[in-house]
Amino acid sequence: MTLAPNSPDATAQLRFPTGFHWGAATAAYQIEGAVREDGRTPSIWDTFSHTPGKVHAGDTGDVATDHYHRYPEDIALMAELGLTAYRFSISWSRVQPTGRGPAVERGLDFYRRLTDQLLEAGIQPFATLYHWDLPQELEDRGGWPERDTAERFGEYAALAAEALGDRVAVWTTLNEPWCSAFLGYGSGVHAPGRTNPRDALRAAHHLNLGHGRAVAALRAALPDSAQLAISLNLHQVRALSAEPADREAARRVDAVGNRIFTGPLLHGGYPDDLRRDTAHLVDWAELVRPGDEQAIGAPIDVLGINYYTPTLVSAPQHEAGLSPTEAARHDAHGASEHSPWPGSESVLFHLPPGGTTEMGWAIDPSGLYDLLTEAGRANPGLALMVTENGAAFPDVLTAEGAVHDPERIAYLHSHLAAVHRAVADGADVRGYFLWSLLDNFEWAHGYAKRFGAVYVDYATQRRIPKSSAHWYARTARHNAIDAVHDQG
Ligand code: IFM
Repeated sequence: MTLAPNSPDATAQLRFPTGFHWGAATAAYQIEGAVREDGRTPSIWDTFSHTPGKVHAGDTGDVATDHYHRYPEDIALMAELGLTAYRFSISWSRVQPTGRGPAVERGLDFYRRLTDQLLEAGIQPFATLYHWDLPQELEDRGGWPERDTAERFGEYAALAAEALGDRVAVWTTLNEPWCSAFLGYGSGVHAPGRTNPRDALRAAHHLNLGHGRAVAALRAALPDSAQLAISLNLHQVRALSAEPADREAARRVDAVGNRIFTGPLLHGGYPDDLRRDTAHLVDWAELVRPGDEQAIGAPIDVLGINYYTPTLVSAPQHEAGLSPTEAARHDAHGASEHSPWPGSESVLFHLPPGGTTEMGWAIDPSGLYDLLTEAGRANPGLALMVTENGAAFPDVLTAEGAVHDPERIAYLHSHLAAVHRAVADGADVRGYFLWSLLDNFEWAHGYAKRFGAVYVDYATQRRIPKSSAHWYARTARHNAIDAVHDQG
């Protein structure tokens, strides 16, 4: 490759701050399998995936990547990759099968063994309490639209903290509550598959409240040591033009996509414009009780940001866009006749220009730079981490038993360069977690989409590090990437 004049030196390195966490992330239902072992009961994802027509090819997480049994091998892989941190989630229904009452020790023992072995391998355990797998029994009692679920979540957080508090470096309460609320109860493409905008908004509030209850429980159990976080899939919302109507569309999507969480979590309460946009759907005065916003706003230590692609929107008059239900129909999360954007039903969604991943998501690292620098400016003093970033591509296992994935390496390189630029411009980013360690159960897509740095041959459960895994291992070891990515 020839360097243009003034372009960065091909041999130069972009170095990350000392102590930067190089991690990979996974989630319990996507990798563990062993769904009926050691007292675990069904979660909403067991029910949903076993419902005909909900998941591609009828795939389920029954076996997944069998991580429940193969975790020692997976930790050895993490060590080979030079990871300094591993972000996993705890299955609520393994720990507290009915969503209430005492913990099941056999369920907790799995996470004790996992975290002990991670620590022995020099890898810091980052535990997420909720990555979408609500115990089915709690859904049967009303699920996240019911306030009691938030109280139950606080109780579960206390049990987890008591059992694992001496081993976990950072606790994340919720992963991507937007997906839980709006894909789970709005468009219905995720479990539990309900399609009611009022339920979706109520779920969002009770997820926020559950976070607040969990923060209180973790601080009470671990007063001196708890490092607490939440991971949000913040939408980098962009208006198609600077026209006021397009900017108004972006404001609406930003309100129900981002500020419905960041408002009460970080800025004192729900924004007035969100309440106005959705007043016809939910009674906010009845939903949000005195003291709720204070509980949700209890200080945290880290804001986790999950980023894949920006969100480009316009007012309805643009012909080329897709309405929220059309967008949902085309959305890579799965097909639905129902909008996951309450209060923004008239907004049109557009595919941003440029290449896409196999999910149909536009590749645009500037969205990550913008999110990190904006989050840094809006929340001075709060550490940031990229708790998920990565891409699905159609990987092929060659006859020689290798997987070459140059597109994934290019994706990771460009997004890490964006993180580096954000750090240079003042964002306090402390770590990066690749999504995902392993190919796994990609929700409504089943096993059809592969996000892993490590390929999984599902027939044999053999793990094969892709070329991106080797590239990421070098990156983690050097704490740096090349300034220029040589695609060759
Ligand atoms: O696989 C998911 C993960 O569970 C949550 N964030 C997005 C990933 C890719 O879709």
